[in-house]
Amino acid sequence: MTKNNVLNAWLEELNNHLEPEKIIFWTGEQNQYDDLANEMVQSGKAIRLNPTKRPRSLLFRSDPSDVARVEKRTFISTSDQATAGPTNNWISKDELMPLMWDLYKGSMKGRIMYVIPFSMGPIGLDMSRLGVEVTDSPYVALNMHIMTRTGNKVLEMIEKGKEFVKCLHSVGYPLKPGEEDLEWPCAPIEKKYITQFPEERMIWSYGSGYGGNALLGKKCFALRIASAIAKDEGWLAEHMLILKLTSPENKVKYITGAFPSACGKTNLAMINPTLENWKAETLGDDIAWLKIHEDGYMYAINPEAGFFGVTSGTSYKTNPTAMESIKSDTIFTNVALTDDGDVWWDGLSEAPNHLIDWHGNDWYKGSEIRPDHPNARFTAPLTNCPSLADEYETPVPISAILFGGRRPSTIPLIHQSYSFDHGIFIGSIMGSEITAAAIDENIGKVRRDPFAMLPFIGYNVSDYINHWKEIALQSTEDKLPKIFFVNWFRKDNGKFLWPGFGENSRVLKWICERCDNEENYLSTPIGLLPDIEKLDLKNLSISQEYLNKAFEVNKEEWLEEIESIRRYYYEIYSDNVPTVLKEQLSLLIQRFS
Ligand code: GTP
Ligand code: SPV
Ligand code: MN
Repeated sequence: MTKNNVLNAWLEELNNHLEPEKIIFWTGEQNQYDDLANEMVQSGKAIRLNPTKRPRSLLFRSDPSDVARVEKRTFISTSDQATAGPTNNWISKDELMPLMWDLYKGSMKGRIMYVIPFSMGPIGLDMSRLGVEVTDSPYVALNMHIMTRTGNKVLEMIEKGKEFVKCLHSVGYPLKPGEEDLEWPCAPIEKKYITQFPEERMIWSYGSGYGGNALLGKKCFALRIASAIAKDEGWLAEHMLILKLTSPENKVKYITGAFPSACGKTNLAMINPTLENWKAETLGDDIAWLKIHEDGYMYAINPEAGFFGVTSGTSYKTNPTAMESIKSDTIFTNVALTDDGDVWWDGLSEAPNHLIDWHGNDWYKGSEIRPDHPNARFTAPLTNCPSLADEYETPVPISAILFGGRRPSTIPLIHQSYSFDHGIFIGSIMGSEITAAAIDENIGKVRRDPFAMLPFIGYNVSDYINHWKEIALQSTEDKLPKIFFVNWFRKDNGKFLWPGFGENSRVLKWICERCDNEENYLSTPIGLLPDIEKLDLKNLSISQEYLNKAFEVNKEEWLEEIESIRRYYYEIYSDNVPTVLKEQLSLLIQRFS
């Protein structure tokens, strides 16, 4: 066993209770990955893609019931419900721990228990944190190998006494002797539990093998548990991309952006600027850990080592950098398979005549059903990314924070907050509008997703807002990042007003100028907007009408928005709206009157 007694005792307990057939330690060596990948292919659980088209890459197809995070089955479990707050599913840990422990009884029968020591953040960095994921899913082991820094080096640090987060995962499908395994074993929905125990700094996940439910370093640790740790220690764990921008004059700016799931983080993190001589480089596409250093500036690291990105809509036209990043050494989940052993998804290119869909069935062009799942994903190492910044393993000082969501109306393409506090307000009201695309009586209403963290705050949302305020008090306005609200998704008659993607560089340029305090803005009641005259729109084909609509601040719409915010605040906070939000809302109302 290992030289850490806490780890040994835990593994022994798990071995006795979960009853795996054997235990394998993840060493982090490439040949261990390659051997396991081969085993998966031989046992029919994965498909090896055509090596001339997509070297060293695999396709997995999940069970149709196990295709995304399940927020209904995700819990923050503590002794007191108040610590979880109004936005989290809560079950008392006195109730949930024994219940889940019963589920785990014998749950790894007939399976291998992988023990995966991992580091969130570069190994040895001050800001990094360690974990050990114990899992019976080889798919999880392969993905964790890409998404985190794994293996012996981390184990050595744990053996020297460094703290680690205990992460337990089982697909919840034990095998009887001689029983043949399923292609994607998992448990039915009502038996799935994705549970964070922030007081114990511990994660127990049962019944799902997919993404954020199962790769426990990601949402469970790097957001839910880390946000709880960060609150105690005075830093932030956020659902943010990290991007480096270099201007033609060689001025460098680092920015982060928080957008809800499937709202454009990976795309912005890999942006190909259409503006001449602007350079964009990638540091992270999903999670950032932020901390104010002694110099008063806020620094960020990406705790992850890979991309777990949405395939849908990804193409050489929309995101060539992502396409280059997934050329080899990539795991695909729930995409379609082409006749020549490559992958296909909606938005990649014109559909071929024949495919094998994500259920493993024949699919012919013209079919009504989609051959790929809308949440199909790629898993690729950061180091595959041609735009990866050299300094991706060191903390970088952040000049700007962007908040955004899908808002077909009301919110202009870009505006800047009047202050950091006003920025906290903007973070608190962000969200996406429920559109006619879904049958929902709430059409037109906004689903608020504060800081894009609604499913990921590991504690009470009021305390989270107050924590942002406390972070602000660690520094001064001149050194804190400037805060912006972007909306690439404003529409007119169902059509996007703004072309988005690489053209977003025009907005980024304005943001950089604002960080240097250039006088290129107009003051409005909601914040600072670009002076359209001074925006760089060279070679952009957009009508004046669309442009005006993209930037419009419509008083009627905003008065409705204010009412909606008020109702939302009351729903969430009742009579205890955090002071900073109360103040900022009344300032907004004043500016409109
Ligand atoms: P998660 O990985 O789920 O957290 O998602 P994400 O925030 O990284 O979103 P991603 O970049 O994968 O984009 C999701 C969808 O938004 C894709 O279908 C993109 O094509 C689309 N999208 C991204 N950027 C833009 C944009 O600037 N304009 C428009 N219209 N669509 C965009
Ligand atoms: C998200 O949903 O925000 C993701 C995918 O990044 S998952 O890792 O499954 O949470
Ligand atoms: Mn995400």
